[in-house]
Amino acid sequence: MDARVTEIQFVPKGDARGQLIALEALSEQVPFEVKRMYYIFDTTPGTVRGNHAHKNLKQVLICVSGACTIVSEMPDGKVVEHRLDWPNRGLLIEGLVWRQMKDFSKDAVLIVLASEHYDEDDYIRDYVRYKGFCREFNCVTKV
Ligand code: T46
Repeated sequence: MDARVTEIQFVPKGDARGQLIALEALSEQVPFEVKRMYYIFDTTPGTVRGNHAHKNLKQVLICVSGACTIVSEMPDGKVVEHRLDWPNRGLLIEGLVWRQMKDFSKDAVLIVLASEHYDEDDYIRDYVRYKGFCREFNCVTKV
């Protein structure tokens, strides 16, 4: 249940026609088998999504249009913010990270690649329970 948030720079295959980014499962950029993909769009102005952690899920987040900010709280309490504002930037989130997504631009489309099928039992949606989990399992913040 260690936790890590890693910014990933994707290398576009650009030519005179424009840019193309290809992501493959079990690669350096996506170090897991992708079992699910979902996307968030048409977000209500000012909304804050997330406010939960996952017990086992690994995810790569990419804002393929517009921009949004991902706020990650690590088990040691450290908080890091990443502004995803270009399709060649991704964020790999692993382990017990309490996350929020906020400051969505009107045109934001946030795509998420996930390592597991949807499972509500994998969510920790209560912050006090999250802190308890971090203590109980002695979670380590990896850098
Ligand atoms: C995460 C952040 C980045 C499903 O039925 N299947 C799915 O695969 C997902 C992701 C959600 N849902 C349902 C569950 C809720 O009834 O869609 C509804 C909205 O989900 P939620 O409130 O969890 O959405 P966010 O934006 O707060 O969080 C989502 C992911 O759920 C979460 O895993 O890490 O995006």
